[in-house]
Amino acid sequence: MINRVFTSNIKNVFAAGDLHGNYESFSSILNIYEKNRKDSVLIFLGDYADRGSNGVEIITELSKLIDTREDIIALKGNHEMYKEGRPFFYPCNLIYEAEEKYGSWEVFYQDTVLNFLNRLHIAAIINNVLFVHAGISLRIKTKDDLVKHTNEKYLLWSDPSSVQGEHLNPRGAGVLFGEDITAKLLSSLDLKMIVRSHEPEKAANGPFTEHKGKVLTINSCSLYGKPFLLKIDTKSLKFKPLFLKE
Ligand SMILES: [Mn+2]
Repeated sequence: MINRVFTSNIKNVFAAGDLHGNYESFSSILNIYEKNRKDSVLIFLGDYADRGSNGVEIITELSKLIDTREDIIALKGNHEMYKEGRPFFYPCNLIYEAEEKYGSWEVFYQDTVLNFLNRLHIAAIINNVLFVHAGISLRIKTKDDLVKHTNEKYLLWSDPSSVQGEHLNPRGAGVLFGEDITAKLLSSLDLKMIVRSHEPEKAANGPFTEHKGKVLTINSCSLYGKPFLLKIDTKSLKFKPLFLKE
């Protein structure tokens, strides 16, 4: 299986951050998007299950949407890292949730999760913006580097830091990357901004910018504060949060 990067020239993008089993947010995001979807794309940034109680429903419904709609895409998060049904992250509540609702993790994995995982993109490049679940690293220098399996862990686990350069990430996976690394990669890809999630707590009250406005963190899960859907013009870089109903 090869990692894929979604590309488009559509200007208006709606981006949703970590959901972590929060069905109310998922449903509210779809409602808002359906009302505003003309000439737009909706991108989910990953981490669909675990923590909240409706990962099964979100994955089942989102899987159907990305199978049937060209304007809705889903990126892979670190909570979508499985090999033969075994998770490479913690906690994985989805297994217990599926046992409870389906009677079997193996059946749910084979029937639904596997197809969902195969349909995910590793990143999206739309006009001036790179969309990715977590972050970047020094090892990623070109568009081809984005799809290399050896680089997946950086895209799915890394966090931006106020310290220049690249350092160990206390998560034990991915790296901490400084503004110099952000600037270098954006310039080599001819892009202007990175939109990511992975640290929704940073965006508890709205979009959180760092690295001189070049990295934007978003939150769409009520567990981490006021959830919102980000509306962004990927050409002018103008953005605004559309806060979800409580
Ligand atoms: Mn994450």
